[in-house]
Amino acid sequence: MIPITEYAGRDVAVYGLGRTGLSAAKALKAGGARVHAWDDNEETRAKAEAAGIALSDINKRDWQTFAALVLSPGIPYKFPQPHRLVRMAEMTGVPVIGDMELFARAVQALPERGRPKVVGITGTNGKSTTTALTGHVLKEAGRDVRVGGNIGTGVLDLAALHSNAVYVLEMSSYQLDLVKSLHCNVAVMLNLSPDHLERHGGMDGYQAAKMRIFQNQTPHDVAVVGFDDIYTQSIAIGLSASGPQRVTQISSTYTLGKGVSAVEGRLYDNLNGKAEFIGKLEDCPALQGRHNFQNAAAAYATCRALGLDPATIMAGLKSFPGLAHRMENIGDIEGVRFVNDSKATNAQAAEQALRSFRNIYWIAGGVPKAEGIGPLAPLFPNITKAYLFGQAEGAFAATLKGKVAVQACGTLDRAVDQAFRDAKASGDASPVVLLSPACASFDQFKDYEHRGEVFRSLVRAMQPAALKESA
Ligand code: UMA
Repeated sequence: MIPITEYAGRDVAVYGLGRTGLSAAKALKAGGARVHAWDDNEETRAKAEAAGIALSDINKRDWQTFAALVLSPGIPYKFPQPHRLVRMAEMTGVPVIGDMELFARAVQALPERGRPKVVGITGTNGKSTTTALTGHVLKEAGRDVRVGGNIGTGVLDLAALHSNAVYVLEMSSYQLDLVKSLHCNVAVMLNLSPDHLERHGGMDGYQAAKMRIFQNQTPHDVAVVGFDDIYTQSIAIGLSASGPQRVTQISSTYTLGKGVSAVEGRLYDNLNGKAEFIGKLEDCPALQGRHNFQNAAAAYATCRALGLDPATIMAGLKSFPGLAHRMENIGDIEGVRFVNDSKATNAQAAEQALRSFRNIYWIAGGVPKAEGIGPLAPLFPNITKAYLFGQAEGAFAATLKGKVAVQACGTLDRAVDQAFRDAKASGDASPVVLLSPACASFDQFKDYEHRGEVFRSLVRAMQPAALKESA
């Protein structure tokens, strides 16, 4: 845990007691603050109490006494409208911050030479893989590395600050919206496309939140920026023209005159304007597909910025085991393969899995994103049948009408059951039951991880004796 001493002896409200709130409450308490912790969910409150956090109904407190409100990222900050308690904080002049801000301030409070290195990783897609991959490469190289943030472990739950440590942190737009003091020694922006627009009041707000990853960088720092979409291209050019930091461009589409390229999986280091071939990503089993080439290029550029040599990085890329919920091979039952891609919360993320297989029995649905699944139309021929569930059922069925056979299933368990029956009976060569929802999970699940875990359990419970689990 990283104790937060900034608020010692003062009252701090912590709202939301999921992973973020719970770790923030513990860290603040350990640092001597008087914590007023609250969650609207009774079960979550009970868990927090069991974890030693005293509850205090902040709806009924005098807000003038609070030095800060620590808000969980899932609670609306500005859009669609500020949560009632955010408005209350603003009316009483109480600063609203998140756990990343508490972390950033704790780092800044250390003398400069005692500070750990901070790597922030964001983007619309691929940030969890890149975070895990970067952490893996650094660990294999013998570095003291701590991996957390949006990837699952609240940043304040990570091991205490140490000058030799490297914190590799996945940062969502929700988390970045709540930081001011963040200073990343290496800040990575992989790619950008419209996502979470309702939470940021549109694309400009979403991009502005993401751009906070670069704030406070200095000429000693590095920005690693994708060059594969129009949004990040203009960010890369803008930062190169007027940002204080050094900019490393990365691409899986273009061979760059300067930067790191991984076109068709051939990794080139051209950081100094002299291209050096590093290796073939086809030798890295968990890094297949163009999206993973981008992730690998970003991890490579980040690790180079932290002083690792090319051969050490390539060895780490090769031994990366991959990420749960991201094209995760669960196993086979009677020749039907099951793949868990629950992390695909939008069409662009789902595209990668739909491109990778044929004879797909596609399970999709949840809370749809603004773009729906229209952009996936070129990949519909890979889908034998779609099994829809959740709020997106009607809209997705309308898009697929006349192109792909559809079954409305309502819930994930019915979808899995039906998809398996059909795939088994199909006689197709290597049929794949693929959960790649192209939706947020919040209508039926706590988050995408919960959705993926339920899918995994459903598959494992179906015919346990017949399941050949993937190594
Ligand atoms: N709550 C209230 N009142 C409300 C709304 C919510 O009390 O009006 C409470 C809920 O009962 C719940 C808590 O607030 O107990 C929810 O907190 P949260 O949604 O912020 O979830 P955490 O458990 O703190 O997890 C968060 C991230 N979740 C979100 O951003 C939605 C996790 O990312 C992250 O791993 C974790 O912090 C640690 O940093 C998940 C995610 O889905 C994986 N992220 C989104 C994404 O990747 O697309 C952004």
